[in-house]
Amino acid sequence: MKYIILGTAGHIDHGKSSLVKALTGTDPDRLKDEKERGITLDLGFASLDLANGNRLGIVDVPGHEGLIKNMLAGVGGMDIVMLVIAADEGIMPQTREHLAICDLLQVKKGLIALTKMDMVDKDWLALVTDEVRETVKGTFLEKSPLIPVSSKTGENLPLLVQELIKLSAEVTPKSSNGILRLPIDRVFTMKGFGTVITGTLLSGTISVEQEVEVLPKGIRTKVRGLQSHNQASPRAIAGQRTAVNLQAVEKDQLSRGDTIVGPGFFKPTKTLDAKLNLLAQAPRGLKTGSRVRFYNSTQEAIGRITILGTKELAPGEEAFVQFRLEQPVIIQHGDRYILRFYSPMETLGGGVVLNPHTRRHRPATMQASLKDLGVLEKGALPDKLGLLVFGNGLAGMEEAEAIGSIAADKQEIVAALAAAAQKKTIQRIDNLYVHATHLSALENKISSLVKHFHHENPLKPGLDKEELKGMLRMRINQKVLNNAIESMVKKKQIEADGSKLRAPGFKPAGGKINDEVKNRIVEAIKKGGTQPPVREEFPALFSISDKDAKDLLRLLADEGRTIRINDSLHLDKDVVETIRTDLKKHLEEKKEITMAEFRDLAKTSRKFAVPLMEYFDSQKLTQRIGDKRMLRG
Ligand SMILES: Nc1nc2c(ncn2[C@@H]2O[C@H](COP(=O)(O)OP(=O)(O)OP(=O)(O)O)[C@@H](O)[C@H]2O)c(=O)[nH]1
Ligand SMILES: [Mg+2]
Repeated sequence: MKYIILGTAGHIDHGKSSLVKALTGTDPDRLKDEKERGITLDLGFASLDLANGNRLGIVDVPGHEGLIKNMLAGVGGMDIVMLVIAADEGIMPQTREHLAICDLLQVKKGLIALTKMDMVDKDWLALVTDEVRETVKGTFLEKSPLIPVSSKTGENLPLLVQELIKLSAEVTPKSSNGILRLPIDRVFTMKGFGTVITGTLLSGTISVEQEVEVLPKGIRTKVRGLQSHNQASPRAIAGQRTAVNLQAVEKDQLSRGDTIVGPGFFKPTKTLDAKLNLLAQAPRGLKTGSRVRFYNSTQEAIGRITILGTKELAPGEEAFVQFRLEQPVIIQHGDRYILRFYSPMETLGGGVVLNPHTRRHRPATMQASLKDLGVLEKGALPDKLGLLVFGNGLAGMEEAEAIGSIAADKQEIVAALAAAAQKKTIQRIDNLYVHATHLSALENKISSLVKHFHHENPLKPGLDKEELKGMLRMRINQKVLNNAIESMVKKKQIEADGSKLRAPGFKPAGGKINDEVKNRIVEAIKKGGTQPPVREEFPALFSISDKDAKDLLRLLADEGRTIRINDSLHLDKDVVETIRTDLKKHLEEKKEITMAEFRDLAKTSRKFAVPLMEYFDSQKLTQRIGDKRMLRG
């Protein structure tokens, strides 16, 4: 059995709801106001089982020109559109507008019902038929069946159903292999159940007990119960009209426009790139900066448009555009959308979303951006994914995010990622995908930063990884950085010693002159015994800079040739050992030592005695009790 969504479209009062009722027995006008006023205000629903086993979920839309917003909320999931035209009135403004909307959304199939045939004679019917055929030329309905019917007398209804059976057989149903995506069109409370939402399951499946996320609000919850086509069911699949009872969510927390999704795949977005086609019949063109309304499935967002590569677009023209929206939307590459002017609310056009998470395109690189958008529009899936991964830079893209960014089956996306990795366009690092261009730029950058560091700090052993990360000044995933370093080490482009990176073969303070200075310093410290020259004296003693004195002393301590007591004081190894032995002996005999006693024992000055004593504290030989030291227990 295929689950297919059939929707109505057409001008007000042309008989859409009457036809749904005549076909299904269900009056889609469910609101009190609708019944009293005889017009449809909001979406209505019914279902019809066809003789070939396929089940139609029916969405009935309002025809009123002021209610296009509600019509748009219903049209998103339609597989087949039934354009309803009253035979007595013929083509009217919303006949054209609804037709244009369905055409822009690329609804797969359709048919035309010429209703109220009981009200006109044969000649009139023939004229109206001609007019309709003329109007649908060049649209998705050009070759569709056209059936005159009467909901009043029932004439030709069986014929209409026959056509629906044929169309349903031709429709490729929505894919249950995608990720769960269920745009909410209604929210209500049911006694004994709590909050229930309804919507058309656009892709994937949903099951009782399943964890779900409501976006963009970011509510995590669980499915308590499910109904599809008014029957309780443990699971619903793509293409079904679905009612979901959600756990622990209040009715007021949810509204039309929210989307129920599988957790972890979608990130709400406010900036997106798209292809836009302005309708030839659009009442105005668009300029960059215009305020517009963006519609996709049940979502509406207000925002501004930037027309890329040009500043203005006239009716009938097309371009790549960027939307900056004021409200976040849940959207994928490949989603169709409708665009209306902010005020007055006129339908201007629509198109397809190309990059759901984009950034501002700079004029200097506009040609490259336009070329990329061309690939996102018409390229092969691995190339499209390559571009989306590229956009994430060195932060990388997780597989789940890649799956969530494109409206295609999961397996297809996973296979395309593998294909792009095979071609080495992108690289997989743990659970992340990163574009190869960014990785090679990163390696070049690391190389030059390390070289520059050596140049500036010839006495330091190398550039610390943490310091390098800071110098890169970009959003970078730690795994990506580690991977780049590892790969460079493997290729012998750099050497790593602990956390320090250096150019291959680099030795700090190598070279004859430095070695000589180092030896002289070691010598001077040794000769100084317990009262050696301190760092501050080195520049004058050895004709070196302050910084070199610091770096050289660090280096000598690292090499184990001297012992670093503090920034200023460095001692010979043997000297420290002698003091340590004497101190230990003293403490074992006398249990304690004062600072003055220690100064005499170490044969040094008060100035050095304090840091030296603290050094032994830090070495955990001694501990301070009051103003004395004891052995540490
Ligand atoms: N004689 C006749 N009247 C019809 C037929 N179909 C609908 N009507 C009448 O036309 C009026 C409008 O019908 P609806 O079905 O409410 O029209 P609609 O297209 O749903 O209108 P909106 O939803 O408000 O856009 C009602 O009074 C119906 O009784 C038909 O086949 N023959
Ligand atoms: Mg109606």
